[in-house]
Amino acid sequence: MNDYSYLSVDNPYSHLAQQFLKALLGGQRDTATWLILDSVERGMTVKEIYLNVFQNTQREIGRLWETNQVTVAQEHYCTAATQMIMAQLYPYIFNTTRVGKRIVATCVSGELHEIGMRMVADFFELEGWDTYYIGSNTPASSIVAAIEEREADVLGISATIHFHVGAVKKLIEAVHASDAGRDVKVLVGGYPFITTENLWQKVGADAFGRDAAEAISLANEL
Ligand code: B12
Repeated sequence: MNDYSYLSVDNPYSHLAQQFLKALLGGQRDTATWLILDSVERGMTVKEIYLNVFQNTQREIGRLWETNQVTVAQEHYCTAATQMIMAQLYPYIFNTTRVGKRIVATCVSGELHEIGMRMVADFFELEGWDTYYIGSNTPASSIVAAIEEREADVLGISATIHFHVGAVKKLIEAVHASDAGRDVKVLVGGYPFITTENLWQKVGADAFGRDAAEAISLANEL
């Protein structure tokens, strides 16, 4: 497995990530679950697992899929198992001291890639924010309603597919045109914003985070 591009970097967690991916590609989600829960028991933090194991293995699965080395079924299996294992880490996530700030976290309409936004939301939860994670493919009107109901300070929007960037811009316009969303700070992230410099400014966002760790420091500054 040493030739895996996302997992062969000089990272102290590469071995764990390789074992995790090997278990999932072998159809052994029980082994994959044990690897993660055992690492947490040994002191690895949820943030370390998210960024060094789950994020890297998901990106590696994407590379393998793109190069015809895994099937769509294998990708779906790995993604579903990773989400199942993330849920098992929630006792460690939902027990931090509250800081009195609220974020609504969503994917833009049409967007099905939801793990990135979920990770970001979980990082906020770990930092004591009250999070309202909506997930994939949410229409703008529902997002505006959620901002009002949750009295959100920040709205996080995720887009992975370039084609969805226009919908991000429209969503931000709709949010700022609403009574509840006029003063909400908007944080965006995802593949198009990583690969195209200053795209976040063009869609009218207040900030862009490259990953979940950067998202936290930015939101605290907003
Ligand atoms: C799993 C997966 C899917 C699943 C998603 C299921 C789910 N429940 O999420 C399914 C099967 C649905 C899917 C579908 C498609 N996919 Co897909 N998919 C992936 C894969 C393998 C993993 C995605 C993932 O979980 N990444 C891990 C997360 C943690 O990383 P992340 O999203 O980048 O998030 C981090 C940062 O970006 C940032 N961030 C993200 N959002 C936000 C938001 C805010 C506010 C902030 C601050 C930060 C932030 O922080 C996150 C955490 O650190 C990727 C490979 C890859 N490189 O990511 C391809 C990939 C994204 N998919 C791709 C493609 C092409 C597609 C399809 C078009 C395929 C098709 N022909 O149907 C469809 C499009 C569906 C749609 N309408 O959205 C391409 C996209 C290329 C591009 N951008 O142009 C990729 C890169 C695969 C590849 N190598 O080609 N996919």
